[in-house]
Formats: sequence, C-alpha cells, structure tokens
Amino acid sequence: MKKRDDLTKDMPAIPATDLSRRRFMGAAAMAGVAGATGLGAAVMSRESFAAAAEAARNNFIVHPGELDEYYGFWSGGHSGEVRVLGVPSMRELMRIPVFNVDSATGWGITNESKDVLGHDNTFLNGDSHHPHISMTDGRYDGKYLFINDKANSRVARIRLDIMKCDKITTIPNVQAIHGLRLQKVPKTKYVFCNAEYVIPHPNDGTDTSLESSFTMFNAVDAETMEVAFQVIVDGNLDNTDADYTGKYACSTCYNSEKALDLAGTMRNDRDWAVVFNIERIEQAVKNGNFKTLGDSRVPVLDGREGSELTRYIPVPKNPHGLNTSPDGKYFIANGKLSPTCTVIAIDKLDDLFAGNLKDARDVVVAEPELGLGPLHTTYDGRGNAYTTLFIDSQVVKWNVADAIKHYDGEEVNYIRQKLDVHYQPGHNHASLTESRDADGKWLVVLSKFSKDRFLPVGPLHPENDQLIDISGEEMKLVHDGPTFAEPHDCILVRRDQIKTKKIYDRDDPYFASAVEQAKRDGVTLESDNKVIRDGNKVRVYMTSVAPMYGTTEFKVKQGDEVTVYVSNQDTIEDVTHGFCMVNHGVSMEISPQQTSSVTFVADRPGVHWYYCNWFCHALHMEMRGRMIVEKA
Ligand code: RUQ
Ligand code: CUA
Ligand code: CA
Repeated sequence: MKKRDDLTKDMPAIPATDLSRRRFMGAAAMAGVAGATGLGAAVMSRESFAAAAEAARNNFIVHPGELDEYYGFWSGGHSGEVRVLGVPSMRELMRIPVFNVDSATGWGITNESKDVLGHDNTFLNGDSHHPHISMTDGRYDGKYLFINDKANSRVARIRLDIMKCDKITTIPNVQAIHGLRLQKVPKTKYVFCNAEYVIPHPNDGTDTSLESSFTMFNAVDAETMEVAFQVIVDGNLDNTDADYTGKYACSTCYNSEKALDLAGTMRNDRDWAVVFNIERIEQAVKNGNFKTLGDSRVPVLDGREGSELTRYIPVPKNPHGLNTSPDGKYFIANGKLSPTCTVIAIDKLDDLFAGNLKDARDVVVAEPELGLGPLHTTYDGRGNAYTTLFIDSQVVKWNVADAIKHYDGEEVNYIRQKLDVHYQPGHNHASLTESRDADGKWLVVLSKFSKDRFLPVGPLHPENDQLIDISGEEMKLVHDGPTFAEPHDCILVRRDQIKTKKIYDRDDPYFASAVEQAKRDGVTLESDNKVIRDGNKVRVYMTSVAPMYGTTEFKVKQGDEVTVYVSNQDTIEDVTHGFCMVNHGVSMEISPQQTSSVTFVADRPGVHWYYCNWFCHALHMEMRGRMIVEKA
C-alpha cells in the first residue's frame, strides 16, 4: 500500500471553506464540550458562526409541523431493527423491530410476530446492515423494504404500507448473510444476498477442512420469499449490487485467499469482484443443471472459476462496497486496503461472458486513487461519485468521467473535494442514489465513531450519522445525528414514493391467523367479547374502544394456556391501544382496526391486572381489567 503522502501529492488541498467540525454546534454546547474534553482550540467568531449557521439553516431546518422531503430507512445494525427517519431534519419517526424483540409493540411476543419470526427457537438477536427498497424499472416502487441479518443468516421483508415486517427467510446451508441488494430491472424479482463465510459441506463436524468449504451467492424471490437459487463461488463474498439491465449482479470478495487468519486474508494484492450472469443462472435452473444440499430443495449451481455462470474480475485489495452508478454504466468496487476504487464497465460484460476479451481486467475502465480506506461509493446523478475513506475520516467527491480519462492517460484531476467527517465513515448514501432518479441533494455519511461530537455518555458511544448538503458544487456538512448501535447503511426515498395506511384494513393479512381462529370459534372479532375454552387452552376475545376494553374481567384455571385477542374498534388515526398483563411478560400494540394476540400460561392463582400501555385517552389510566386465575 502506498504511503499517504504519495497518495495525496496530486490532490487539491482541502478547501479552506470546509466547514469546521464544530461550526454547527450551539455556542453553549461548544463551550461545554471544549471545557469538558479539553479541546479548547479554534473557536470561530460569533459573527462567522452565526453566518455559517444561518446559511446552513436555509438548507436543512424543517420547522415544527413541517414535513420532511425524504424518508430515510436506517438499518439498526446489531440492534436488529430498522429505523425510519425524516430527511433532512434527521428526526427519528419510527422504529420497525425485525430481528430483535420489542417491548413497545410486542414484536417477538405476539402471535402475529411469531408467525413471522418462527414460534420455536426464535433468536433474540439480529444484525441488520443493508436496507433496500423494491423497484420497478429502476425506480423505487415503495412496496417492500428488504434487509439482511448477518447474525442468523436471514433475510427479512418489511411491508412499507404498514411499516411492519411480514416475512423472514433463513438462507439454508450458509453462514452470515451480509451484502444485500435488489434486482432493479425490469423489477425486483430477486433479492440478491451474499453469505460471507465459507463453511464445509456437509457441515456436520465430520470434516472442517477448507478444501470442503465454500460459500454461496443467494437469490430470494421477492414475492414468495423462498430461496430461488444459490451459486457456489470461489473465495468469500462481501457486498453486492445489481445492474440496470436485469442481466447481471456483482459481488466483492475480500478473502480470495480463503485464509482463516487475518494476515492470510491480506496476502493477495488483488482479490476480485465476481459477476453473476442471471440469465444463464435462470436457464441452468430451468434445465435442471443443479444439485441440492442437505435437506434443502433449493437449486445449487456451481459458479466457481471456469463456470459459464460467473466471471471473476481481479480488483485490489480486500474490496468492500460494490455500487452501481445510477446511469447504469458502472459497477464500482471499493478497495478498502487499496487507496483505489475499481470502475467496471457494465457494457463490456457481454463480451466478457462471450469470451471475446483476452483478460477479465479488460472490463476495468478506471482505477482512481482516492485516499485511505475506501469503503462505499454513492452518486449524485450528475456524474460525481462520493466515496467514504475510513482511515482518512473523509468523504471524497470525484468525477467518474474524469477518472476514466485519467486512466486513459489524460492529465485530468478527477478529485473534486475532500470533506472531513467524524469519524471513520462506513457507508454513505445520497438521495435516490440506487435508482434512475438519483437527485444529488443530500448525502448521509454513517460514521462509526463519534468520540467528542456529543455530550459524553460513558464508555459506550453513539455512532454519528452526518447529513451533508451536496446540491451545490461543494459538499457542506449540516447536521450531526447520533444513533444507537449501529446503522451500517441507509436508503433515502422521496416522500411521495411511500404510501402508508392510516389505519388497518380489517382484512389485512398481517393478522389473518387471528381472524381464522375467531371464525373457527364462531366469534365476531369486531363485536364479541367471549371466553372460549378448548381443553386447557383458553381463548379470550375482546374489543377495545378508547378508553375501555370490551372485557374487564375473565376467569381461567391455573395452568391454562391463555391467548388474548384484542381487536381495536377505534377508527381514528393515531388511537393505538396496548395490552399488558402485569407480571407475565406480555405486552403488545393494537393500532386502529388491528387485531393482535398473545399467548401465555396462567401459572399463578390469584388476581392479575391487565392495562392499556399505549396512551390513548384522558382516561387511559382507567383502561384496565382483571384476570382471575383459579387454583388448580
Ligand atoms: S457493510 S460499513 Cu454491511 Cu460496509 Cu457495514
Ligand atoms: Cu387504550 Cu391507552
Ligand atoms: Ca484478500
């Protein structure tokens, strides 16, 4: 790797007008932090501070009562959830529990959530990295959001009309689903997702050697959420993206060495990006040219070196992010241990697969030197790319066309600007950047460390998601956004691209199993308040209308397995009720016109109160009732 001095020699100096890292903190906070941390240094004058703050304010302040222009969906990292923010205000609007358990909504506690998560052996953790929104013809269609779970090798789907997770699929025969992107064209038929680590096959303890180990590229059907196919690859897999023809997907591999130790993973100067030929893969599946692994029925194809299904393009070194440009022309692989990004021309891939090129590297049309630790690249739709530099703690704006000219030997400077970010950025994401509509207005940079940017909260720090105005020539930092562990990536969509329901439809499939059970019990959920006994199973049906449950007392016997169904009869937007059975670990959300249910064992005789735990009315405290458990 080159030394930093060599790398930056030909680059323009960082403009002096770059915003100071403290410019947008309130004066009082600035003084406080400076005092608390001993970082007294360069505090700007009151006037220039005010001017800078005012200039920025014009760009990003969303006044009380005003709505944001964009929805932002953030992954929650090892919190396992998805968060919804308004951009540019960076106000957190909602949390969508997915791979985690959530006390507020009852996710992981209710039967409806267990229908999605699985009723047995439900994991309590997850690690969500990459949220992506379904597309039609390369544009966000606002139907679904998909996200990976690296921790437990799953892929989840969120319905964006109600902002709830409605399906989770465990990917068989692999470990650690990481990079995830969607087919863009003609529509999101497949969710492409990479399994990061190689494992032996079969993985039953009989053989743990690397010779019998591999990992797979996976495609999940976006509608059925069943795994459509898996492709065995050489090396490992990290991030991925799809093109705008529907023909290709491309993934990075940082461990071409298949090493187990850290030093080993850095042995090769080049690893690769592997391109998947989706048409050929589909044809092979259709022709039955596949095998299966273990108990799984999923078609498994061999995409290792020499296969007609894949091509391996050498790129330096331990590459990480893989990002398609919104003009559909390039896959860009981010070098991580190399100061470069590798620009792959998608229109040369047909020739590569046809065998018309001498060398796989012939598809590379630029390899600009950007700085230390390039991880992810995003685009403004005006020909510029923005790459995070983890080690330099910067975002570099560069021009793709100029980088290509430079690679062809022309004397052009492709670097436009470098901006300090705080600190150590992973992903960055520009508004609408993964679609044809990339509009170059906002850039979010997800910094892994916040150190001295916020009031100290003990040894564990928040992350810092910074908002940068990229609408002009110059990038301008306008907001610091502390976040809890640990967003990896986000996606910004125009607010008109998302259509949400104000209240539930009574026939929403989200609670269809409760509706079916009520039908079998001869219960009308909308009006009946009934207790149905079925052996030692007791089903308690009740309505809720602010501020009353339809049932304020019910009796069961010690040891009964009790299921409580609450159907919210309010039709007014925002009047959500809750149901919490004290000392039973039971809590759930019931939004207007929703039915929710929860099952628990009434194992202790006596009186047990239940109450509404979503504030719904002036008499919300009075919304309660008693379960009486008779001694067995
Ligand atoms: S990938 S930065 Cu999942 Cu980069 Cu996190
Ligand atoms: Cu119903 Cu609070
Ligand atoms: Ca490597």
